[in-house]
Amino acid sequence: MFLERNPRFVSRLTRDTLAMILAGGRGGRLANLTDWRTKPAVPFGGKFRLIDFPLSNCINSGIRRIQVLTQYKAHSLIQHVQRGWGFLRGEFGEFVELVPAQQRLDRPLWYAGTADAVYQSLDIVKAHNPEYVLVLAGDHVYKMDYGPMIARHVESGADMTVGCVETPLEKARAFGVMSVDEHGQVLAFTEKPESPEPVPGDDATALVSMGIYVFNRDFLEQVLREDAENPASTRDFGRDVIPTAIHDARVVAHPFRDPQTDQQPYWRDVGTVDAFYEANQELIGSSPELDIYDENWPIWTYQAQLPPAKFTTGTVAGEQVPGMAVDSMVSGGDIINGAVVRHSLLFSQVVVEANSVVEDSVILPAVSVGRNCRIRNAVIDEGCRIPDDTVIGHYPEQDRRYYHVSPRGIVLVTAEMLGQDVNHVR
Ligand code: ADQ
Ligand code: ADP
Repeated sequence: MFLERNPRFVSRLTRDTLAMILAGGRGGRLANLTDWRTKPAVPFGGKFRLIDFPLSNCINSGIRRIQVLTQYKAHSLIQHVQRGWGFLRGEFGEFVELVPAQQRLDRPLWYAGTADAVYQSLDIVKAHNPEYVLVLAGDHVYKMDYGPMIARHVESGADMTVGCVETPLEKARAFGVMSVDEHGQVLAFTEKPESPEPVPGDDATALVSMGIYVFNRDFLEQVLREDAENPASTRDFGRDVIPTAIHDARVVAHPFRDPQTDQQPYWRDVGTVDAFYEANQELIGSSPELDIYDENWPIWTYQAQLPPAKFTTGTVAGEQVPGMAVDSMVSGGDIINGAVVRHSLLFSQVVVEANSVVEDSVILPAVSVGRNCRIRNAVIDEGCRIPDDTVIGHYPEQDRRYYHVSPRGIVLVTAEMLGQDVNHVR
C-alpha cells in the first residue's frame, strides 16, 4: 500500500490542509433551543457544545489551521471558541480563526448558503495557501480521523471527496443522497430527495452525505466562482455545487469507517429536539456508543473552573432526606439537596431543591429547580428558574399549553416560556 511505503504521507497532507467549519446555521428543527444561539453552540453531553466535536476531530487529526465561519446568533459560539480554543501556537502557523459573515467581499450581503459562506472567505483561504480545504459542518456529533479521508482523496486523484455514511432508507430524506460506481466515484447526488435511491442490493439502505468535503484548493475556487455566477443557484454545497461538480469533475465518496472494525462509527446530526434528547440520554448508559471517556480521542472544550458537584441532605416536612442521583451524569457546580435525580443528565451549575424529583431529563447549565417539583421527559434550557411545586412532563395538556412538546413527547422548556429573562451573554 502507498500509505505503508510513505509513513509521513498523511501528516504531510493534514499539514497542507485548511479546515473550514460551517457554524452559521440556525437549525430550526431544534425549536426554541436555537432562539438565542446557532446550532453549533448548543450544549451537549454535560460539558461540551456541538462545535467541540469537529474542532476536536481537527486537532486530533493533526489539522491545526482552522476557520470557524459564523453567521446566525453567533455570540455564544464566538465566546466559547475564543475562551476555549485559543491554545494553538500562532508562531507555528496554527490557529482557530473566527470568520464572521458579511465582512469579506465588497457587497452588503450575508452568507446566502453554505457554499456562499466559503466563497466569501476565498481571499482568506488564498492568504493561507493550503493545498487542500476540508469543509466541515459545525453541528454533528462524531469522532473521526480526517487523515484517511484526505489520503484517499489524494490517492484517488479526486477534485472533491464527500464523506458518507449508510443510513436506513426512511431517514435518508433529510440528507444528500448519492449513488457511486465500483471505484467510489459519485454518479448522482440529490439533496433531500422525496424518494431516496437505495444502494444496489439493499433496498432498506441509502448512501448519504455527511456534509463534509475535501477539496483541492484550485478546484474549490473554480467551482465556487462558477456557482457565484449562476443566478439560479441557492449557493448551497448539497443543492448546487455537488450536482454540478459530478458532471464536470471527479467527485469521490469516502465511507466513514472504523479502521479497526471496519464498522460504521457513531455519527449523529442532533437536529431535532428528539434527536438531541436521545443522544444526550444515551450517554448516561453503561456502554454508550459514543465514548466521551476515550483518552485516545479526547473531546476538548472550554468550561469555567467550577467546584465539585455535591449531594446534601435536605429537610422535607421536618424529615431529613438525602439528595441523590442514580443512573445519571452530573457536572461541576451541581447541588442536589434532598432531591432525587434519576436517569438524567445534568449540565454544570444545576441546583435541585428538596423534595423534587427529576427523571429521564436533560437539564442544561445554570438551571435551578425549586422545591416539590416533578419533572419528567424534559429538556430544560440554560438558566431556567423552575419555581417551587412545578410539574413538567406528567400532564400532556398542560405541557402543551405552556411549553414546546416534541413529536416523541419530550417537553422543551425555555426561560421565555417561563416568562423569565435570561442572561444570554454568559
Ligand atoms: P443540512 O443538514 O441541511 O445538509 P445545512 O443546514 O446546510 O445542512 O448546514 C450545514 C452546516 O453549515 C451546519 O453546520 C450549519 O450550521 C452550517 N451553515 C449553514 N448555513 C451556513 C452559512 N450560511 N454560513 C455558515 N455556516 C452555515 C447538509 C448537506 C447534506 C448532508 C447533511 C448532513 O447539504 O447533503 O447530507 O448536511 O447532515
Ligand atoms: P435545519 O434544516 O437544520 O432545521 P433551518 O431550516 O433553520 O435548519 O435552516 C435552513 C438553512 O437556513 C440553513 O442553511 C441555515 O443555516 C439557514 N439559516 C437559518 N436561519 C438563518 C438566519 N437567521 N440567517 C441566515 N441563514 C439562516
